Amino acid sequence: MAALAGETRAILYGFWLSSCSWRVRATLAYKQIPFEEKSIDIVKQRTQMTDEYRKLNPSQKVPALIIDDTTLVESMAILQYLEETRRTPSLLPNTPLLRARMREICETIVSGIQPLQNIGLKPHFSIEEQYSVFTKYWTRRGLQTLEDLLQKTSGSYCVGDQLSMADLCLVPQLYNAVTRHQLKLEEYTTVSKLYETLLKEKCLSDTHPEKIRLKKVTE
Ligand SMILES: N[C@@H](CCC(=O)N[C@@H](CS)C(=O)NCC(=O)O)C(=O)O
Repeated sequence: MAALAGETRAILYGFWLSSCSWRVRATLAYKQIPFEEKSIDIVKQRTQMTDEYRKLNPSQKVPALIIDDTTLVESMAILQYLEETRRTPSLLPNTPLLRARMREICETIVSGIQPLQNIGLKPHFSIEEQYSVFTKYWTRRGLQTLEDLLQKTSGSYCVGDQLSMADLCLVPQLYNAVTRHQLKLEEYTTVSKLYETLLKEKCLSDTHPEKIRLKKVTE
């Protein structure tokens, strides 16, 4: 994505497979904010644990975003900041009730699923199988919650017929469930239908982890 004259590119510190990084990457793409991504390998090299990275993000997780001469951490704080500073195109539904519905879906994902399957938990299980059982349990439970919520709220997107933050949280978490946790989505009919259509949404397909991985390999 090219920077406009006089505009400083934002820098996203992320990891290709990280769902939290994909939320931010997709938001930057949707709002057409020029950025470059620097890879922090949270799996093999565990670069997030270095003192240098800790100066950027005290939680030693991805993402971190340098933008507007400051550094932001926590993906949902970043999404909100980008929404408040670059209002169009908007990622918020247009009534308080619909925004609350959107946040119910976001919270289910960002608090109820993502932290309970985070790769950072893995070293804290003495048997790898236990990590897998634990993460699958919480992911499945979250998927069922999403199915119940989305049956009531969705149209062509998570909340009605307008793309919102909920969609940009949903797709990365589902990709993660299908790939890392090898879960099948078919039994969650609303969830799986949305996943199929949302994957074609430009801001999500342009920022898909596989594209980021391939870009990294060819660089
Ligand atoms: N609440 C944080 C969660 C960040 C997070 O857990 N990031 C994961 C990747 S999606 C990570 O960096 N994991 C590595 C670790 O915990 O060591 C956010 O939304 O930014």
